Amino acid sequence: NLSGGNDSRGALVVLEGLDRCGKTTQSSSLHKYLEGLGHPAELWRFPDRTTSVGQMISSYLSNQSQLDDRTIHLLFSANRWEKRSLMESKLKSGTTIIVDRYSYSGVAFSSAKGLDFDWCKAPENGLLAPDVVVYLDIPPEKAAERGGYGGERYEQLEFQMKVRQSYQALHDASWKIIDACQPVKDIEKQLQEIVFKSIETCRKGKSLTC
Ligand code: T5A
Ligand code: NA
Repeated sequence: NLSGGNDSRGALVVLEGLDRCGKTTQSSSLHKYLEGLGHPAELWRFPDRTTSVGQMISSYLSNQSQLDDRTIHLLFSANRWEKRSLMESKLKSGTTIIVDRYSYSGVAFSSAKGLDFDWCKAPENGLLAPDVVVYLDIPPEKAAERGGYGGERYEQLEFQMKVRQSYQALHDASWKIIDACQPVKDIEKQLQEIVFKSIETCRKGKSLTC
């Protein structure tokens, strides 16, 4: 039973993966699943294109503006920092937050351009630590076959291959890896199980960390 009502905190659930791996599809069905259980949940995504920082990022991604690699990296990070306090208060009030991309995207994509790994990680220090990171694993060639591919700056096969390598260098044993080439329904089931357990752990008193 994950319905609201006690004073435990919500879980911070992060979905990661290459462009077109299915994060948006899965995060929205996960959100519906949690709502169906009566568990308070919100769906967030980074970049959050609604803020003024987010609009600069969006313009860069759609090739309407040019920015130095380090500048755009710091804007992606700033876009997470500007939501940090809201994130913390929501989690503390018992709401689970499903986040479509987080710090790992920041590090994986920028380091794939050749920027130093530790330099990329530094501005993420102090953001809230996820309770679970789910990586939707897809070969870059398969992702490229999916609808709408190629519209934004990073949606290039060669670049996505480098991003995949960066994710491999970044992940640790705590990450949950799901084969993103499976049918949507199968992925949904596996994701639900992982997130259910994570929410239960938070409700048993696991503390929020940075
Ligand atoms: N970025 C992001 C950084 O460089 N630094 C950062 O700090 C951050 C946060 C924008 C870009 O910014 C970069 C990474 C990105 O390049 P974004 O807006 O999240 O990030 O862009 P995408 O990851 O490309 O998001 P998309 O919405 O385009 O892809 P999704 O969400 O992974 O995939 P989804 O669910 O939209 O599905 C894509 C297609 O595949 C189909 C869907 O119907 C859709 O057509 N599909 C499946 N087909 C077959 N089998 C399945 N299981 C399927 N699941 C979905
Ligand atoms: Na995209």
